[in-house]
Amino acid sequence: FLKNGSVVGVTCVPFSGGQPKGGVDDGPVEMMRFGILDQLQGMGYQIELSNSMDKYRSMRPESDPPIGKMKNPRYVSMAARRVAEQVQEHCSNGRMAVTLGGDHSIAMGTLVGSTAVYRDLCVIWVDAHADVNTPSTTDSGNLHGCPLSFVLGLCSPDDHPEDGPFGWIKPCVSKDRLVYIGLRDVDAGEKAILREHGIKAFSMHDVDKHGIGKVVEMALDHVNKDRSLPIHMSFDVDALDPSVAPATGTPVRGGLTFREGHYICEAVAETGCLVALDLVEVNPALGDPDSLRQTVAVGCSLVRCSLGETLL
Ligand code: NNH
Ligand code: MN
Ligand code: MN
Ligand code: MN
Repeated sequence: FLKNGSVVGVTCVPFSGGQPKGGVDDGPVEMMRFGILDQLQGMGYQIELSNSMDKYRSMRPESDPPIGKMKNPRYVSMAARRVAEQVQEHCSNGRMAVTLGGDHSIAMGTLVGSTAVYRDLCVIWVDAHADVNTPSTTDSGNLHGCPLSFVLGLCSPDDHPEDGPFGWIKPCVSKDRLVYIGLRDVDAGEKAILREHGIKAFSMHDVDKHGIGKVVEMALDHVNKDRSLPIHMSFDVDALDPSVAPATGTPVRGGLTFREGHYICEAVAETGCLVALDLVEVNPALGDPDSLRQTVAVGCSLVRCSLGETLL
């Protein structure tokens, strides 16, 4: 899997504007402190680190009133736009783009960036949630629950006007190149969207029914039959069971086990097709020091496995 000396382009996104809980902006710095870069270097990768740590905090506009139900729309848009540039830069230089969040709204940016280079890529979204609310269907107004509706082009023109803050996001992910694993808390409006557009999703029910091996095989068959297309995996740590990853903003019981989460990463690594990886929603401010350490450790471990650590 590992081409010796291959370059990993790491983008740290200390950003929490897509949801209300502070602390998720410290996810990247904690993963760095835990040694993720040394660990990847130890695996034989070269690291190219985007200079981004301080930029995101200072980006918050002075005034950012809601637009409809959307909270912090301008701030989310500016951050995601910067992420898009950094990820695109990594991808266009042939680096594997690894983005450490931050909340999941930043995936609007990672996907715009990766698809600008790999137009035919497929997306594996590992999450307890579907993150496909539109600005109309969202109940919370939190944009971390909405990134996919923007990149899939599912927003109405009223929700997503050309001259609005998200006007720069054009549809870039096709509905049949997206697959979910791990869902168990999907809003009614999101269920309607998944059904209407025939978007493939493997929920925890499917994981119980078929086992993770079969689910990942079916997921890959759906989006990448010949295992020849580039893959962007967006991994929300809340896909894991809260007993495995407690320090996250919206934990939901009944999630992936430690091994199931890692199995997904290993199976994706095994395809040799991974070009972009997001690891998001690690929130070091939530829970005791033990939960924090455990969650940061598992986040780093998922990243390493996605880059082939455990393959023989
Ligand atoms: N569906 C809810 C919303 O849109 C929750 C989203 N929360 C997440 N998504 N953590 O991954 O607000
Ligand atoms: Mn998410
Ligand atoms: Mn989630
Ligand atoms: Mn919900």
